[in-house]
Amino acid sequence: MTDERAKELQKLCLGFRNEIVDLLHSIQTGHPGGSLSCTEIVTTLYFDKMNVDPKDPNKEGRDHFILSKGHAAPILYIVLAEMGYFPKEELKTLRQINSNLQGHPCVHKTPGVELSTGPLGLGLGAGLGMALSERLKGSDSYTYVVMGDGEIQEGAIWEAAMAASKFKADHLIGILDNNGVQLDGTLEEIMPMGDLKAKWESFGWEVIPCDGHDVQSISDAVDAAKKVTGKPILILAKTVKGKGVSFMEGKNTWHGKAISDEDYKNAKEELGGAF
Ligand SMILES: Cc1ncc(C[n+]2csc(CCOP(=O)(O)OP(=O)(O)O)c2C)c(N)n1
Ligand SMILES: [Mg+2]
Repeated sequence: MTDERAKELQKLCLGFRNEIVDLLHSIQTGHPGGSLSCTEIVTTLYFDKMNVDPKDPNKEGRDHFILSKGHAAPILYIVLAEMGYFPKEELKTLRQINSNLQGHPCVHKTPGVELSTGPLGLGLGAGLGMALSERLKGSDSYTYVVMGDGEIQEGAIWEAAMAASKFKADHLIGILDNNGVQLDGTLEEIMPMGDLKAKWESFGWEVIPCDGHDVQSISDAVDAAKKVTGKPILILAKTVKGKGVSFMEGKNTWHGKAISDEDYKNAKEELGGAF
């Protein structure tokens, strides 16, 4: 990625942070912390890395994206709308009954969503299935699965990790949003995960660390991941939950909480106002 493109995408991410805060304040519900945490990850994948076509969302041979930490739906919807999968106007309907934009991604409702998620722990196994299916078809497509670090306390993640290694799924790229915080506390308080790099490596994965708020670092990590053969890849992205809004940063209390008018005003001042 050129420096110029990286600057453009970082700016886009700032705009998306503003939109997350605007949207969640307007509907008085939703998950700010986890959405702000993976803003650069989702943006870099869609705008710089993935072979997808918003005009033909089911195109054969496309790359696949799974937001396994489905509660971060707001950033996924904002990115999909910006890409042109559906009109940006629709974002206002987030979390309303009968809306195409449910609180968690729904494959039957939202163009561009590849898997319904929300119950944590399911995305990696489904992503492995997609990656293997593409391999059987002779396609070179990649499947990307974004997971939360609290989410990977689910046993199903490690079953999928073992299977991916056994099947040498080198077109499966997991991205761990490693913010150190889950719903009800820090990982250290609730369920320490130890040395994540060593853990994934011991399951047969190649691990590539990166700065999860730096689009260049994420882009380089994906390029490096695509060079790996014979095993699945985990991009270990260091992030901050609630990134960009100081009073939300690193706070589990902002996992899923309505944004008050006062907090909204302060958040917008920090984010640089309207976009
Ligand atoms: C199986 C399951 N258990 C519990 C929940 C409730 N829940 C939603 S998000 C969350 C915490 C997730 O933390 P993490 O994966 O670290 O997400 P992030 O910090 O990126 O927001 C929990 C416990 C759920 N959605 N699914
Ligand atoms: Mg977390």
